[in-house]
Amino acid sequence: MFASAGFVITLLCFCLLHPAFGQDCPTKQEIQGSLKQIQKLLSAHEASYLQSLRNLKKKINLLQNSAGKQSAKAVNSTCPKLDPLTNGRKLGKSHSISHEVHFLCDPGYELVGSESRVCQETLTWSGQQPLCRDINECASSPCLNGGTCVDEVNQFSCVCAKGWAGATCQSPVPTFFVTMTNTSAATSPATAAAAAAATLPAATTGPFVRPSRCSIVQGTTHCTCEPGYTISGRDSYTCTDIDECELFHNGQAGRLCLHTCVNTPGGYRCSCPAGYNVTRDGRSCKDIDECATRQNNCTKDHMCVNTYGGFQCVHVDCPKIPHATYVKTSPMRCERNPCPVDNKACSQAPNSFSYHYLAVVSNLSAPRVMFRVSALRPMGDTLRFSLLGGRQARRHFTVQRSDRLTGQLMLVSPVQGPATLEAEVEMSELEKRVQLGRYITKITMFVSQYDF
Ligand SMILES: [Ca+2]
Ligand SMILES: [Ca+2]
Repeated sequence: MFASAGFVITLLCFCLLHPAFGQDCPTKQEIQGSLKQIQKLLSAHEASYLQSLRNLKKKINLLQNSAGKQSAKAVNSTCPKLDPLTNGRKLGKSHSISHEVHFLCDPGYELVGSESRVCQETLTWSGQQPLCRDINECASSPCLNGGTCVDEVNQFSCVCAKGWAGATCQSPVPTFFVTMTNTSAATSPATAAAAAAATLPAATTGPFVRPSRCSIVQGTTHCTCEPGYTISGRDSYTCTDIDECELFHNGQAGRLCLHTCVNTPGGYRCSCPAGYNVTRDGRSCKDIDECATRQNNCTKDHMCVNTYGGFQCVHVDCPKIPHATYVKTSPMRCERNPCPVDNKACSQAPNSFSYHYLAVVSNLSAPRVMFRVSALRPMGDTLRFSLLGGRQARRHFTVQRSDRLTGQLMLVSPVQGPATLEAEVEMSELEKRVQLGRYITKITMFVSQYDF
C-alpha cells in the first residue's frame, strides 16, 4: 500500500515539474481523487498502528504487575513450622503454599484431628493440629465371664475371675490348672509340676496349659505363648506345654537325655538311675563314687570297690590248696609259705595269688586290653602266660603276650551288664624247661547295667 501511494505522489511531482507532458498528465480531479484515497489509506494505517501500540502497552503493564507480585511473595512464602506428632509421624517436609502434610499414628494409637493439612495463600495451615491417642482395646469389653480388662499399648490382657482362663477368660479352668497357677507364681515350673502331680489323680495330670498373650493388630487377634508352650489345637487362646521328651524322642542330634526324659511344664529335665547323678550339661549321667564319698557300708575288713552305678565290698581270703599254705602279704596278695624239702606237690603249687577288681560299663567295645601282667625280676630263661578258668572266662577273654616280660588279658566280645566276670592269668617262669615258679593273677570285672 505504501509503495502504490509513493508511486502516485512521484508521478504527480513529475507532471508538475515538466509541463511538456501536457495532455498526458492526469486531470486536477483525478489527482484530487488519488490524494483522497492516499489520505484514507494513511488514516487506516495510523489507526492500526495505534491499536498495536495500545496492545503492547497493556502487555507490558501486565508483566510489570505480575513481576511485582512475585517479588512480594518471595519475601515470606512458607507456612509456620508444625509441631512434631507424639506417638506418630508427619509425612511431607515442604511448608510452601499449596503443599500438603499428612499425619500417621503408631500402631495402637488413633488419630484425632486433621489427617492432612494444606499450606494456604494466607500462609496458615488448613484444619487442626492432630494428636495420636492410645486406642482403648478395652472399649469393646473383650474380657468375658467377669474378667477385668487391662489396656496396654497395642494390646490388652484380661484378669480372669476365679474358675475362668484364656486370653478373654473364655475357658472354664480344669481343677489341676487352678492348682498350677496358684503355685507357679512363687515357685519354679518343676516344683509347680510336682505340686500339680501330687494333688491330682494320675489320669488328670495330662498336658499342662496356660493362658496365651494376645494382641489385636489391624482387627486380627494374634496370640503367643511363653517359651516351652504352644497354641493347642483346642482353641487359639490356650497354650499347651510342649512335650519335648515325646517330640525329640529320636532327634537327629541324638537322644535328648541319655537315660530318662521327664516332661515339665514349659520345659523338660533328664533323670538318672540310682547310683548316678545328672552331669553338668543336664543330659548325661555320672557315676557316684560311693567309696570316695563314704556312701558305702563296707566293714573294716572289707575293701570298697567303686563300680558304675554302685559299689562292691570285697574281701580277700587266701586260697586253700592241698600241700601248700598261703599268707596274706598285702590286702590284695597271698604268697605261699616255704615248702618242706622234697615236697613236690607244694613246690608245684602257685607261688602267689594277686587279686584285682575292675569296674566297666556295659557293652564295652572289643577287642580291648583289660589288664597286663609283668615279671619284674625274671629268674629263668622263659616266661609263659596262660588263661585259667572255666568256659565263661574263655568266652569273653584271651591272653596274649605283648613283649618278652608282659602278658595281657584281652576282652574279645562285648559284655551286656549287669554281670560279674572272673578271669585268672597264670605266669610261669622256666629255666631250661624246668618250672621255677607260678604266679596267679585273679581279675574280677564288674560290668554295669547301663552304658554310661
Ligand atoms: Ca514340656
Ligand atoms: Ca559308683
